[in-house]
Amino acid sequence: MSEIRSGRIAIVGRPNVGKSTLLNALIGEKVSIVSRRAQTTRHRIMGILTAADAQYVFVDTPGFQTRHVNALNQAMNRGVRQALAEVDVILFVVEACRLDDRDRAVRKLLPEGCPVIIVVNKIDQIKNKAELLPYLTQLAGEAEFTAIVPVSATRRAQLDALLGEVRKHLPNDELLFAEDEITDRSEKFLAAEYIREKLFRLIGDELPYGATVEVERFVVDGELRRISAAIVVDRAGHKSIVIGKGGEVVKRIASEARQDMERMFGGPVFLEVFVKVNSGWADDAQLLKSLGYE
Ligand SMILES: Nc1nc2c(ncn2[C@@H]2O[C@H](COP(=O)(O)OP(=O)(O)OP(=O)(O)O)[C@@H](O)[C@H]2O)c(=O)[nH]1
Ligand SMILES: [Mg+2]
Repeated sequence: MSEIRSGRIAIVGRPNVGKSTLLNALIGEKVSIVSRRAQTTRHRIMGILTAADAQYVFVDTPGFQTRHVNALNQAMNRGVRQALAEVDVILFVVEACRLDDRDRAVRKLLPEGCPVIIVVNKIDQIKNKAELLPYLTQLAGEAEFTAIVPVSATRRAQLDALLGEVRKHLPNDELLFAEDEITDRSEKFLAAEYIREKLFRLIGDELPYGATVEVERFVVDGELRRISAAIVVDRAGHKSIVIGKGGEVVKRIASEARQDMERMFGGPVFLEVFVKVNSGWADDAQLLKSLGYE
């Protein structure tokens, strides 16, 4: 067996390029939520993969925001910058055959002296593979990079090649975390995130700015976890969308989120979900802090 190596790896990029999908595919568990909507990830989330010869400590980050400025977005961007300052390797994720000013804004954040691997994700969407070559050449011309690795996170294609490239740059020779640890986040945090994922997936298009989730009660009762959570929306009109006719939308959110929780926590979950209105939460620095945004 070759010697063990370990290190921290940031996953950064503009919104919606597939950073969280990539993290989950690498780890093999849902530690970070995924949706079609940009701005799904709001916190830094660690996902740990311990293989025979390496321990990879990945840090998923929110998509870097260049458009709207509010307290939430500023907190998210701070999270990206902090992650970049604390890691040994950077995965700069872009979408195959697309490169715009939002990608370039991320590139400008990359610190000097830290290896940067460009991950070209979603290659499954490129029908004509010949298009990929000029794109890779264009990327290589944009800046100095350690390596460029095309992958498909959803098809789990080329992930071993990516891990092999990352391993070369891991600096430590001992484990940073216990072998069975997969994330730094609590079950309570994951519970809130799974609910938010279903909300984004089921009605993300109808909630213009978004919504957040607060777990109000998390009790472990033998094998059973009893969880009560509130979905917090900005406006009364959004509350009725989340509830749906006869409560069908919120019921579906709760039922799908519960299934994710049971899979992740390895036991039964009793879940209650409420909806409440708290206008302006995304602009309220104090409230953001109480909801866990740094
Ligand atoms: N076709 C295809 N779609 C992908 C791939 N990876 C991710 N996606 C899709 O891209 C969308 C965004 O994925 P996320 O993982 O949430 O993207 P993200 O970069 O974490 O987004 P933010 O957290 O909002 O910045 C989802 O609909 C994914 O299913 C891929 O390899 N191929
Ligand atoms: Mg994400």
